[in-house]
Amino acid sequence: MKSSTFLAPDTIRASFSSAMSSMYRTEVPAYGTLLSLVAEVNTKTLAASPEMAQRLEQTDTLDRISEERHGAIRVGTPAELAMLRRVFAVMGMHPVGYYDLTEAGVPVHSTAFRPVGDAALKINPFRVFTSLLRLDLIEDAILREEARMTLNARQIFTAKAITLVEKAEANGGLEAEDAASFVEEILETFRWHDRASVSSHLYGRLHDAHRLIADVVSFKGPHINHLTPRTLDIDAVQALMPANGISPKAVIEGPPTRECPILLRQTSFKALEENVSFINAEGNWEQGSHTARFGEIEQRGIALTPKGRALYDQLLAKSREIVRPAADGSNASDYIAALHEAFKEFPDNWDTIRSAKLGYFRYTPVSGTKVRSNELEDLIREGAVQFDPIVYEDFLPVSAAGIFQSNLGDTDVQKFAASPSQQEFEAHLGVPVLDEFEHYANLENASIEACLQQLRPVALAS
Ligand code: OOG
Ligand code: NI
Repeated sequence: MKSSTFLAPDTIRASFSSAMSSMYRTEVPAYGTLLSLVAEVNTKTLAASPEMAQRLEQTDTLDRISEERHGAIRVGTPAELAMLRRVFAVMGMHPVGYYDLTEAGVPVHSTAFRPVGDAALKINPFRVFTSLLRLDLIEDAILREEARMTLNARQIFTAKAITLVEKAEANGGLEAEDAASFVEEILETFRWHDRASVSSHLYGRLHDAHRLIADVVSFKGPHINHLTPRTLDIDAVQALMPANGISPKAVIEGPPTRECPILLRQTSFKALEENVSFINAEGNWEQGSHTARFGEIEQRGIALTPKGRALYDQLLAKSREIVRPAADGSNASDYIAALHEAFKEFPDNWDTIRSAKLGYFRYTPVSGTKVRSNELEDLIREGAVQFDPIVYEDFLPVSAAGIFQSNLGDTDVQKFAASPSQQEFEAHLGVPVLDEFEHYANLENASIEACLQQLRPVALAS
């Protein structure tokens, strides 16, 4: 049968992820340094903690750790977003969650394209945080129109990429050869362009409206602006960065260091100022610069329930009320202390996190134990069922905003009218986004069901 020769979307995603990583390593060498540091620290962390290694092995995530990363891009028009949705679908990546960045003074809204479901995540968890520029938030009507026209005149996908997406959709997949050229063609969309498609004058005006607007509008395509490997010890990597010639942000974003990691913690190096050229009135190229690309690392923890997330939000807000982290890092240690203090209210052992229903867990039967009940809590008490935290695979609105801000300079905090635009975003996208809480709850429930199914006959027989 023909369909059996199609490459699995997971396989195409894995090769795309690896192609993106090599391209970015070449484009931004500091990212390569970051990758080696992360690999070194992950190896050490696993060697020092056989228990962690064993749990990761058991939950089948050990192999993926060093392969794991996310990236971020920003597009300019609904049509670009809609096409990206189709591109990512070929690689088994679907929009999860809605992030309204206007709340943080950044004129975009976003989703994360990522694999959904355990099997796909295990093969390759590559995700791409994808933002759509809110042109409607440019106040100056003339500038808004110029931006719109500039964006409408560009085509961010190669003709071959579009043909291959259509082919994949029509046939239900891509064969190996097509899949390989698909990856190559899609890579073109995310490549860096050092020649702007606007004059330096227009660039300046866009930049004055918001530097992110300039970043999205001024170039031929939505260059990948960072890639982020996953580390098992973010504090260790952060500490090693300066000695390796990378200067990290002063504080790690997100929750403080804890025994039981929650959601995610991220840190990055500042975006690089890079040479680009602009075409001037005489039609000649003139030198200028643009700041957009950086490198980031993250440590992932447990996915929180709405209750856990509310507590997280509350405690983060509380620590920021005590000390607002200054962008120059001058009050970093005060902020870290305030964060620790505030988060004392968040339980820091898995049993309590579970019984307080703050996080999602995956339940698995323990083979060889005698089973006397078919109630989950009894089974756990008897040692017949064990539980592991479900890893948070998404992003944080506040964290995302922090990353945007910290990499774009300190002067940029602006107010944009926040409006609930999820429906509009989904209309542009062409599909609704998946609700991440619902998704984690389903994973947890499915694991409970599977345990009970598997243990029930034993319970009855004994
Ligand atoms: C995306 C920022 C979001 C993260 O890790 O929170 C993000 C961007 O700067 O375009 O990647
Ligand atoms: Ni990121």
